[in-house]
Amino acid sequence: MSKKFYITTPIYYPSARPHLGHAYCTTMCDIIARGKRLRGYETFYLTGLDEHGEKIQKNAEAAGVTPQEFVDRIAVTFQNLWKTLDISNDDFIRTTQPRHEKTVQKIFSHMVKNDDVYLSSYSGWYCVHEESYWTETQVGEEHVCPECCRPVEKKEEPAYFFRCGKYLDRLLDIYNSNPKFITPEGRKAEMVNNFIKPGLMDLSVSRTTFSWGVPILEADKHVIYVWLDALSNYITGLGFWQEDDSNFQKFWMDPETEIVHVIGADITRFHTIYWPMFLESLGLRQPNRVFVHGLLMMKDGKMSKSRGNVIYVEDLVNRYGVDAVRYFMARNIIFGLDGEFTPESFVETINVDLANNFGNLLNRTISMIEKYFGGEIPQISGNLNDLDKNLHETALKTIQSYEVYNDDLKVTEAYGAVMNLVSAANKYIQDSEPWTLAKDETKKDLLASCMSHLAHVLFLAATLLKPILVTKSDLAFDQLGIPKELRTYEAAVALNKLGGLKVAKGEPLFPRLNANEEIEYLKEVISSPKEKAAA
Ligand code: ME8
Repeated sequence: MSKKFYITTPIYYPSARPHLGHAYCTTMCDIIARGKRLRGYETFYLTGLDEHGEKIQKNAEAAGVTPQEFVDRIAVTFQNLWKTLDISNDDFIRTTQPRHEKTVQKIFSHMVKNDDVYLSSYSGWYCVHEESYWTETQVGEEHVCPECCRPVEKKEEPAYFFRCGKYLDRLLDIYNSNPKFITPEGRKAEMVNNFIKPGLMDLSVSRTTFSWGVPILEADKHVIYVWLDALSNYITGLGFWQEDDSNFQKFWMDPETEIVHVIGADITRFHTIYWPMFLESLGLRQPNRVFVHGLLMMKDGKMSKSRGNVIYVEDLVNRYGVDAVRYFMARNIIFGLDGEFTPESFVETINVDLANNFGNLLNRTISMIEKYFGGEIPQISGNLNDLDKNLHETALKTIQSYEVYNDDLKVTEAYGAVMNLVSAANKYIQDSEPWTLAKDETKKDLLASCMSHLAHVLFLAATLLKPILVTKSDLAFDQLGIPKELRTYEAAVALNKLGGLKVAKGEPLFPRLNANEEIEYLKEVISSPKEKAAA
């Protein structure tokens, strides 16, 4: 039986056109999902939109359209963006879909029957933007939201509450029995110290002050609180309590399936405190991990429309191609930490890693195989010298680290290991001096071994990089003359399959950029985006 893997992004609010920050999380999950599929895991990748709530209702009113028209329009911009970035999600859940709404109503009814929720009334400081209530202490004297610093409003309304106390011990058990449940680890201490130790209050799970939400069947005028509605997407998207629940059985109920939620730090509390409790109430298993990624920042802080420092993915992809953009996200922002987009670092990454290192290795190797062997990759000969053996050893170690890092969601490190192998192969060319070996007929075997080693390392590197380089890896395979049926992980890690294949030189994979020109271009699109959104 194949190993199974389920990965999710947060479902985003379709309140405005998505920017590079939203694209970051979706792209990282895509790279992880593609990496697992490459290695033979049966994988389900879910993303989508969180379409209810007061913020959406207010934005729609301001735009003079119904909330449904409003979200329909923005949903198209998200879906187009995922196509632009070649995102391989298996489904796209929208919380206004009947499959989701009907199931969320059943979930709520179950909680009522199970005495996990009760009707009472709520008063507190409410932030419309974060869709969250805060206490007097949390909003401070300025009465601003501790998360987004916007002004909060005092509100009182009848509401259902979820009995958090009932599941608190179980939550602590989950934390203790699975040290990787919240990663990176520092995030767990934050949750315990900031929210659990001060005393966890019951969570209000319904609203009556606006209507754009899933109606509660048990009480008039109540809609389900947007977070209970939203979090449920992770199971409704798999068919939970629906007619066809085969994906739910396979990707949630099977204890062998590894389940990973990837989120930004801003929503850790909801995913690591309330979501596990909701799952306990439903009698369902827990995810294996909630992985908290960092923010993609600009030089002057968090990317935001009001600061005028937003960069849109379309402007980058149209000019540099999808692979370069995906590569920048994976390698320049350590997955799990905050990172910065600067025009300088973007251009440098493409030039140093992709053009000079990977692209150049391919170019040099194909040219030499053409020059010395009439374009045919020589068979590996038995005659290995120390340089060959070292490169082979490095390739084997790279495969090992790639698997370990990927399994531990260390995406930046996994692909760093591959780029180190590529650097080692470039150095191997310098040290082996194939141009000198070619001058001596008695060294023909060594020259053949050198070309064969380079071709195999390139095959391996292009294969391991494929989850990021969704278009260029195939171009590298084309140049190496690798037939489609051989483009598999198993063939690449075997490191001995290419003898006799015919290479064919093509265009450079990543032409070197003129740094000054491109930095100017990027500065300009940050202040005035070129690609206008459809919505
Ligand atoms: O919170 N850098 O939706 P949201 C990196 N609907 N990631 C960023 C980012 C940035 N600058 N800006 C946004 C919601 N993100 C809820 C979630 S889940 C059941 C409901 C990413 O549209 C990051 O992953 O505000 C963050 O957690 C998410 O977008 C928030 O998206």
